[in-house]
Amino acid sequence: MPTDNAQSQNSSIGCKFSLDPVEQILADNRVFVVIAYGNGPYVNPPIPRCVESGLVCLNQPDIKEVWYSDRPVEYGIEGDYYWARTESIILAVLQISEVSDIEFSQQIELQYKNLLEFLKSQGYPRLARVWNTMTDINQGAGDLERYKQFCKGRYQGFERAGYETQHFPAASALGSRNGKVVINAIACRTGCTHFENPQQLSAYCYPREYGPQSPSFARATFLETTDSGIVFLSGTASIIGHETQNHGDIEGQMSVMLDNLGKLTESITGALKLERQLKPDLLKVYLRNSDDLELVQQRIRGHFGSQLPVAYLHADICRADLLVEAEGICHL
Ligand code: 3EB
Repeated sequence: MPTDNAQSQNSSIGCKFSLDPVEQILADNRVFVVIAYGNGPYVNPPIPRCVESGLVCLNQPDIKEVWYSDRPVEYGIEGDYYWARTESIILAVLQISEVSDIEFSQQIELQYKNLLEFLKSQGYPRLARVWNTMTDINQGAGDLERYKQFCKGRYQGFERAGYETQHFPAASALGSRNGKVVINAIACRTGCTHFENPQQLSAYCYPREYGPQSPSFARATFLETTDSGIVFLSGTASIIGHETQNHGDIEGQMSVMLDNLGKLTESITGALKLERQLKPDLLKVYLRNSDDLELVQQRIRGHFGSQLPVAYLHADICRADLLVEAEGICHL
């Protein structure tokens, strides 16, 4: 809805799945970016505004994730970043190959610090949503596990950039198999609102047993826009308090994960005083074992109905004892 003070409001951002060819999707100048699953020939040669997620989609191999606005986006490449932006929102993609002679946590620290400085210099200092994928996420013992090293580097990158805990964004961290570290971020000029799950300990308060530095993310983030807003639900799994529930039991993990999504959306509904219970309009479900697809699909359909668009992606999950995790987008 146009208003006279449109300049002071955020343009919109939304997400949908599409089976159309990449070129056709990108013919629309309001598309920030297309994220292609699988190992398509998408980036060689590079197509501006198209990136590979590094994850394989189990239910619809050719599906693409499309991020769009209600107005034309500008886009470009600067250093290691692909970026696309409107006047109020930026989406940045960073794809890097690791180097062997620098500790993983130090590489992540530098990447996070640089990313935050890049976003700030562009005029978009506040993160709304971050997706992280890396290879061999569960490799390494104890504190040396790569996910724990990632958490250490991410935290130190936030700290060095002067970014405060209260502004930690919604996030996901998954294990991919394309040999790269990919960090995709959505950031805004004026700020967004972050939420926690009443039955989970905030991840940034996890105790020492989970690694030298607790994970830096919020359970959900609300970004207000001209067409009212979007809620990003972080990767949500079978964790109560800080403890994994139902080790090795996919059915049990599904129950706790669905309950966590319900508790989270219920508390956001209350906090934002929404008239209707917040529900995801799109889900991405990550499965450690592709054999669990049928069971997980049945539980998701049973819970949310068969109309909800869902991509089931094959990925390692950051805690080695988690079998499944889901993240959502809610358009208000
Ligand atoms: C958890 O709740 C499960 O490190 O960015 C979910 C979402 C998880 C994001 C992250 C980790 C992250 O702790 C794992």
